[in-house]
Amino acid sequence: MKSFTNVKDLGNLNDAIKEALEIKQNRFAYKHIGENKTLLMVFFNSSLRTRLSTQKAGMNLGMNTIVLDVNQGAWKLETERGVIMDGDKPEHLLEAIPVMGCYCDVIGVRSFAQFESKTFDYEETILNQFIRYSGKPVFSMEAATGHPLQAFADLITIEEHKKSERPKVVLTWAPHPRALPQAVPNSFADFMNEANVEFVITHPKGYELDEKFVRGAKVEYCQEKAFEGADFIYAKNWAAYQDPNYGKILSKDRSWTVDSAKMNLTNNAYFMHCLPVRRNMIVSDDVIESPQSLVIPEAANREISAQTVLKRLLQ
Ligand code: AN0
Ligand code: CP
Repeated sequence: MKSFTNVKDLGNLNDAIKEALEIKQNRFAYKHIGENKTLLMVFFNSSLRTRLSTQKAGMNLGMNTIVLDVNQGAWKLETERGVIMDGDKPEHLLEAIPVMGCYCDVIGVRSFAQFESKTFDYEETILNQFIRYSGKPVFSMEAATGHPLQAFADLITIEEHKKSERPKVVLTWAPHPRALPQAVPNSFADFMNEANVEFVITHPKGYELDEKFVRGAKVEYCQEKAFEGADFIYAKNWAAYQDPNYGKILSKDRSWTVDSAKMNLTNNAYFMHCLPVRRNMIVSDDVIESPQSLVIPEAANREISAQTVLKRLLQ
């Protein structure tokens, strides 16, 4: 594997899940393959889980890690080519990236959608520049349009908890006070469309995601109807994708918050969220604290998805 940005990079998904579950059973079995190798994690945005779980995954493989928080101590980086650099950014990404590549063997990049230009975001301009100019294997730690390490961890979690061969999995939009990227729902859809699940997406009108990720999955605009018979409820907020509202908040309707009344419509479903989550906006206290809540196992599986990907990038 040369880079990891979407589900296709994993090849056969059942094999990838099997490999991940094996790694989980014995996470130090490959502690020599990363010896004398350096993992560089570059963050343009904040993180708790990705930072800790990916570093831990690298350590399990014997790697050394360097973390760069671009906005805390590094030079401010210009990202667009052709700009006359007479503003507040002393360095261009086009020099910074090959320099970063000199000091490491694998690079993880976190760079959220900026919601200034849909083209800039959806062309994955920043991530693709790392892939093109670093000379090293690159993986997404949530880029503008995807968060594949999260979706892979979520799929592993579903595999571990499913009670039927082909469970019903519902991705539901939920309200949030600030505009959030579509990366998490995009990647979740990307993975669910390849997994052996009945996949349904529910959101208010206007929140339709990019068809590249939805790929004809069922969209049900009535949340209650979508929840009927569900085995897994995956909640997430995202800002609008469709023009002319790209990056805008169209609704903060708290009737979409996941609460126990809605969970009672399901087949005793598990509740999932990638975290960080705003309680009583996305999900009620009682649902996230219930025995059906998988938010902590999902976060724990981030170590496993990252280790599987790092192992493959090293091999
Ligand atoms: C980010 C998002 O929604 O994409 C990161 C989630 C893993 N969330 C926030 O910025 C709150
Ligand atoms: N789920 C996730 O990626 O969390 P962080 O933003 O804290 O890394």
